[in-house]
Amino acid sequence: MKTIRLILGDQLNFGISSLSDINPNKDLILMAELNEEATYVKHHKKKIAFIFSAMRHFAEQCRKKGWNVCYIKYDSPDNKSSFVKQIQYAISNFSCDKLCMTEAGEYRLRQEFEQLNKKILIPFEIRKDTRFFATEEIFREWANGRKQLRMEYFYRELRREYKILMNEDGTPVGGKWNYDTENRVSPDPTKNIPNFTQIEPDSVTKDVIELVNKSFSDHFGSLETFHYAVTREEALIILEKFINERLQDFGPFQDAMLTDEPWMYHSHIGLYLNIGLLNPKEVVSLAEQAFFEKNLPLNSVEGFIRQILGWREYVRGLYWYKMPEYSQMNYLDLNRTLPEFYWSADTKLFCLSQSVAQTFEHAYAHHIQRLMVLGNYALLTGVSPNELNYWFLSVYADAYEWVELPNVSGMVLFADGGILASKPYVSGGAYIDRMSNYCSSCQFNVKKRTGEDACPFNYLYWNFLITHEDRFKKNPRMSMMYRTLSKMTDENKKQIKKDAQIWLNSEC
Ligand code: FAD
Ligand code: DLZ
Repeated sequence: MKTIRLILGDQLNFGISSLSDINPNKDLILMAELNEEATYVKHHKKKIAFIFSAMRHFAEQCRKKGWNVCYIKYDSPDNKSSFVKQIQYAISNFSCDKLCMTEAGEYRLRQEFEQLNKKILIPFEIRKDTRFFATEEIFREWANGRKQLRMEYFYRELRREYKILMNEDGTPVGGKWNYDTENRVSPDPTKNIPNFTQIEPDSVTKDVIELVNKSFSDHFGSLETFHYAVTREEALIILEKFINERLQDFGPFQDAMLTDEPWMYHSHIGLYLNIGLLNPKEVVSLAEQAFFEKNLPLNSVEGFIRQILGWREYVRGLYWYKMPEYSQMNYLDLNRTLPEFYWSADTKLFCLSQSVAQTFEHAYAHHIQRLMVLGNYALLTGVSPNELNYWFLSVYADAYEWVELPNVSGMVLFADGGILASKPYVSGGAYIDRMSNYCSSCQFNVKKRTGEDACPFNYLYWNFLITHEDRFKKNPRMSMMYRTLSKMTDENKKQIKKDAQIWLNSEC
């Protein structure tokens, strides 16, 4: 039997289930650079270049193994633009008896492949994606019947099951499950941040950059520099350097932001994990090993492992548990359009212009920039879930709907009404000031609550609490905020609402 094995651009791993029983003499690997995938949202140029180059390198590695590969480049006359058409073309041009793939990571594509399965005349086997710690079924079993679906408890289950940072007696190493209280240290501008690990583009990547600049010139983002890994070997170098140089400081400075320092002590591996160049299990295992063998601080190692074993697994489980309804949720009825400066970085707010400019340059911003700067501002100004999801899905090199949507709709916009988060992640300027040095370069005064020169995050924050008082006043985690609000005079509140309205009318 000759089988076509379809490999998607985020399945670049030899352990992928669709390749487990490949017959090198007969089977054909099918990969294609597709317009539909590059434009279903208009992805950042760097993201497209990253994926196309990684796909070309993976195809070459398959060929080196002696496997038959049909690789359709973007400008090939055989390119049919979408998966469905490309598969139909392959079936009619290469005599084959079966189609096999690993399930797609996004709902939209799973639907398309299921529809196709009903139409095509050869057997079509869609296999489970085994690259995660938890299957979708495990999440469903854990979630069913629970009143609350908090990440922390799912994470603890996985820690127990996989015996990660656990003592023999079933207690967590160090005695606590979570060391977050130690992980909110303000940035230290005098401390040396290790250099970002740059991989020089080879001729394959250079060709792709030229192609992307030509074919996707109207997409957001810069391709003037390109230093991402595009093979597993290169991604492993980045991972190793993170473990050796940055992991020790990951915990305390996890939330910290500094002007012109996009990389801080983060790992920059999300994009590799999400396309299969790195495997989450190996990453967690190496981090745990570094704790035991190199004596790295537990708050840093646990904090890092929690991002991958906890958040990453949890959001994927939640996505498949709640789709397709999750993408339609809008608990706070937010309906404003996204401000233009999310595309241009042209804003007087320094924290936002820094975060957008870095996103434009690198297709990267770290978690707190995404959550507490870009996300927080969008929530405080009432940007609709559809608008914000489009932006986050298109601008980051690591963005796929299964991980982007729960973060944006759940964590940032509280659009799911509190399934993911127990309260909205909102803050005024004081939080950004504490965790960054941005405010000292900003024209607004972060210490002022109202007035023309007051930091807009301040009056927008209080305005948010006033606007949604009925919804959140009784939330125990917000009682302190509402106690402070209740001490304000009517005059103060009137001024807050007025300043917020002026800002929303003029700047949003
Ligand atoms: P590090 O900070 O070094 O963390 C290590 C790894 O942990 C990441 O690579 C990632 O795999 C995982 N991780 C950390 N936080 C999360 C999280 N909240 N959800 C899932 N995984 C997490 N992550 C994506 O992979 N794709 C996205 O499209 C995406 N969109 C986001 C949108 C918003 C609004 C927010 C607040 C977060 C989003 N995240 C997303 C999560 C997180 O911001 C990124 O994973 C992280 O910034 C990637 O950089 P890093 O590799 O340096 O991560
Ligand atoms: C993101 C992406 C892009 C930009 N281009 C391609 C492509 O040309 N060919 C391909 O096979 N995959 C691509 N991808 C990744 C897919 O969009 C991804 O497989 C789905 O979003 C499912 O997660």
